[in-house]
Amino acid sequence: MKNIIIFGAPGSGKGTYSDEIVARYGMGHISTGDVLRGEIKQGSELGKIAKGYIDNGQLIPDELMISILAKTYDEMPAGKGVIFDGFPRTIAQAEALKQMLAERKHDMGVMIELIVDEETLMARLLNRAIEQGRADDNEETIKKRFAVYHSQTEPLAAWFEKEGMRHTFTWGGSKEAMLGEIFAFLDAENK
Ligand code: B4P
Repeated sequence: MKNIIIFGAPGSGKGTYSDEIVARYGMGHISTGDVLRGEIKQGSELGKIAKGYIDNGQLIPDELMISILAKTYDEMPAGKGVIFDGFPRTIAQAEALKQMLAERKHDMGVMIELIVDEETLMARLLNRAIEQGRADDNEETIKKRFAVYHSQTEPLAAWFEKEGMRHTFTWGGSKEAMLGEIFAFLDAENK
């Protein structure tokens, strides 16, 4: 299975669709958000640093994030492909990922971009706040996360376009329909 980078705004379904992709293709899964929340739960030094940024809707500094990613990647089972969920989020992270994979003679694979309107995103995240109580899912922090997404992460779409890796999927109101399109694309890619 090729590596997959799943990309989109907060609430676009990165985590949700990653779980479905992992269930179908049996590949490795790295969610940088989950890694950071795990560190916060354990009360580690990294978790203490990360909490300040996450609760404020900001990104964790690139250098720290890149070293966590490399360590997590090297712990994944070899040869199955990995889905990168929530990484990269800046151009510096994308360049670092490209270099890290090249050093290991691994391919970057394909990028899947989830395009969802902001009203739907806000409704999903406020709903998750009720269901899961995540500290960063409140209206004020969500607005900051959208702003950070537009200024630091969205420009990466053009970077992936240049690499010839970008494939977009637009929300039309049905999770199953979008998932069907993603599976059809991945089946064809991995023939
Ligand atoms: P993440 O954990 O990646 O949070 P997220 O952007 O909100 O995406 P997530 O995967 O959780 O949600 P999803 O879209 O699946 O990051 C959290 C924070 O960690 C960041 O703000 C940042 O501070 C830090 N961080 C993480 N990675 C970093 C990096 N690389 N560099 C720097 N900092 C980093 O779904 C959200 C909700 O929508 C869910 O409740 C889901 O059930 C619902 N949903 C999804 N798809 C749906 C659908 N089709 N229909 C209905 N509901 C749907």
